[in-house]
Amino acid sequence: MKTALVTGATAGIGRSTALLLAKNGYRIIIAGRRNDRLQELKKEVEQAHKQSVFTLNFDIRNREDVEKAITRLPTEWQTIDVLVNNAGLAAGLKPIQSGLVADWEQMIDTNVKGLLYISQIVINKMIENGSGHVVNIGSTAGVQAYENGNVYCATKHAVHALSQGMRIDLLKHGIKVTEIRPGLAETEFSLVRFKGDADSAKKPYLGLVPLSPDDIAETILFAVTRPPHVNINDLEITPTAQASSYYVFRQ
Ligand code: NDP
Ligand code: 8X3
Repeated sequence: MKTALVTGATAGIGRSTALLLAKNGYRIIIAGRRNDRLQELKKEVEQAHKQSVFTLNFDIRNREDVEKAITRLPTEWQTIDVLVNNAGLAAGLKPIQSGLVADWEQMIDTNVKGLLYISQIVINKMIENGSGHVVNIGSTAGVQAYENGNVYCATKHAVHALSQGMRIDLLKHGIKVTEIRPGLAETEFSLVRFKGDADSAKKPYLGLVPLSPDDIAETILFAVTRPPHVNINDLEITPTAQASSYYVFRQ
């Protein structure tokens, strides 16, 4: 039985992915800061899918905590076959000249540095085991910057570059690397970006049918269930009404 570690499993894409992987026979390790949600999800998965779940409660920006959590996993959870690097956020939507430094740091520390911290530790385990698959959640914002998106877009551009770099460096180790780049998906993403302002959070999804977190989870499941000789490198998925970061058709 394979084991998948999903970061940011307390909401949105990560939660859907954890549920779908469990439904499809994976043992799951779920990570996030909100422990109450991790415990609820653990209960839900154990009841619905009779699947083992291990919870890791840490802030991915804290390298020491990440390292402790992974290195102290019980022996039976030490072999991680799939790492879904999903934890991330946008904080604010402001022109570069008026962005808040605290927002910039939170995005860079979470989306780039946090992803690096956990990846290095888990990848070293995968190299020891001789196999593994890293799935990085990038974004359409990782190939096209948009107005006021500056630093968030920069972090997702970094995820795009890191995915390519990981793929190259891990070739000789037989470890798969996939980047999934979603467009507009309705999760808690916008509520977090607009710091709890529900009206502003609804705006990006008005007049179109956005992606659901399940749409992305299904894409992740597809990528991780390809045969050993097949690697999905880079997959962009948007609502039908969205062609790119700039072209969105709203009714
Ligand atoms: P949600 O806000 O619904 O979920 C974000 C998850 O990230 C939560 O589980 C949250 O857990 C976790 N997270 C955030 N900060 C930290 C932290 N410091 N330490 C640990 N975990 C953290 O958003 P989405 O599901 O939409 O976002 C998931 C990923 O998808 C992100 O990387 C986002 O950039 C990307 N994405 C989203 C798109 C969208 O339109 N929704 C489109 C393209 C990409 P907790 O708060 O409990 O720690
Ligand atoms: C999330 C998609 O367009 O809101 O990465 O930045 S977008």
